[in-house]
Amino acid sequence: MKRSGGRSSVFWGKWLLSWALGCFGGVQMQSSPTKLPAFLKGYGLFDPARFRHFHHFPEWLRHETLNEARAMFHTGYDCYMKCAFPLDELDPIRCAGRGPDRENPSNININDVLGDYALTLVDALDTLAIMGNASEFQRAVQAVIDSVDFDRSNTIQVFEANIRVLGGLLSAHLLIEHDPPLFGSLRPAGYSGELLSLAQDLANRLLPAFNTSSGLPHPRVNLRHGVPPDGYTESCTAGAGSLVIEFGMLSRLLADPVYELYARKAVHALWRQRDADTGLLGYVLDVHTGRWATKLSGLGAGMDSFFEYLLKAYILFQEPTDIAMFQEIYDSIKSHHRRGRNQCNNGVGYHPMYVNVDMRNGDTINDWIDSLQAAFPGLQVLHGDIQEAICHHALYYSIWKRYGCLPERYNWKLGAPDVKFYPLRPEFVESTYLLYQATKNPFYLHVGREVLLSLNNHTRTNCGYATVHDVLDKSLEDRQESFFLSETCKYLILLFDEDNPINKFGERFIFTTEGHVFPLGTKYQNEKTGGDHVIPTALEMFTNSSRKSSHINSGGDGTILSSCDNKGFLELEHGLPLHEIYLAQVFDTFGIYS
Ligand code: DMJ
Repeated sequence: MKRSGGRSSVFWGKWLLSWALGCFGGVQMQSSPTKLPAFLKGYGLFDPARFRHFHHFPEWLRHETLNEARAMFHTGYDCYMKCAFPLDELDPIRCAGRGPDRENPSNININDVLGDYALTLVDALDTLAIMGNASEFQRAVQAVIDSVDFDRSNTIQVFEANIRVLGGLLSAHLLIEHDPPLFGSLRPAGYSGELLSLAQDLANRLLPAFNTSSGLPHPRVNLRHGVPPDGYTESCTAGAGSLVIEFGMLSRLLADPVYELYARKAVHALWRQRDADTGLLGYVLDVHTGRWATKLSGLGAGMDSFFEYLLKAYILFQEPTDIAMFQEIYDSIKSHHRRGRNQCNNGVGYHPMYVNVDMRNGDTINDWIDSLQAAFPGLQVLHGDIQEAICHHALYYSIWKRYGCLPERYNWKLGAPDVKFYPLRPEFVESTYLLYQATKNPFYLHVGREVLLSLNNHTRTNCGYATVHDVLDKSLEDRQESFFLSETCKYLILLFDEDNPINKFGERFIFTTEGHVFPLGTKYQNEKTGGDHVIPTALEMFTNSSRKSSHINSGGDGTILSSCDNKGFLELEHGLPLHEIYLAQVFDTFGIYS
């Protein structure tokens, strides 16, 4: 180790970085020091060679990683078809299938999601299409048509059935009907809209949930008998308010507004319950009274897709109230959830982090952030707040590197997981993919490769991929959730498949919260704003707003930055997505040195 006047370069490196980032006190912060998480104190050695490998990702490695990602999907899919279909999920350790837990009806961890409807296959259909495997897609669609019947006495969660099953059916139907065909001939012989009919049948069985005076849906319904008389009446915000993409698309395909009207009524009922001072929503509320059961406001589990669907509903349907609501709630989130230095890639202070707060006043309410919040940077990309997305993602990348996956909850005060399982969730790789599409920075290909390697190292079994029970000792649980094939594998494949039609024409598609691809187009848009009106596409939205948005152009203190600050972002295009000093800060916080 080199010495400098008796001090090691490590010492001076740490000192310099700490000084530069303002961690020795006396530095102006956006938030009061009492709100700052201790773990975000930056320190460490700044070594310019440290991140050099991120600057380039060779083409041969991109091809190799794409093949590995496709192989990952095939392992999980083939094993499901061999050992589990027509049951809902694959148990990848005992190589068997799993359906609802009939012995224990209160096992909502299983019964909310599994409904005897070949869940994994329905959820995986559009990934097969996107992979260009038209013949297997056709076979799979036929298998769904032949085997799925919703007339069963299973009590499932409305939200889960909507995003995984209704969304899966609609997406596959839309891809079959897409003109021109993008993935070869997807239409099975004699197909005449059976997937759409199944979707309608399922939606009709979900509608009884909306039979409340508030318009907020019950969280669960029995597919045959409607709302269980003894069922819970509390719902999370995401559960009640994230139905509009699937229900809206169904309404437009069937020319029957009823589904969309119910979904929108629920969104507006939630919207009315936001706090008058902060503009924030809570996490769980009673569907009859609209009263909040907890004052927690967060960006992860229980709330995430509510925000996501405001923005995506606007992109898909061009209804102005959706973007107005999203803009308003996004401003509240930036004002009340965000801690750390004012700008992601400039100035001094702690690495930015979005914490859970009390919806009434924005006070930090607990010490953890969760794994589902890792999707939020992807939403920030779609909104054009790319600098924020970069920093938000870098925080989750550091946690991923530390454990080789994401703990369900990470306690930033203790610097340790609070809830230790990782069920193969997609959120982090989803953001990685969207950031790569926005920046084309090879950094994100390295991130994706790390994700793929650690999934193969830690979660692969003889018959598929298993849930990590404990991120510390990497012990496994016998469950491969359906979103592993519909999202985690899909986003990994798309990340490395530059020439995929979804990437080439990315501005023509949107992903649902379950990763299902829905095409954009004037025929799905609000008549008032659709028709000949030229709409900004998803990609245009974020490129435009990276030029215009007050978010990307404003410091957290409300100061408008000069155009040079955006230029700074563009200059970084071929280096790291954020300055090395900031990446070093967040890595060092988690004890990561490469
Ligand atoms: C998926 O079903 C969806 O991504 C949903 O939005 C959140 N939960 C899982 C993945 O973690």
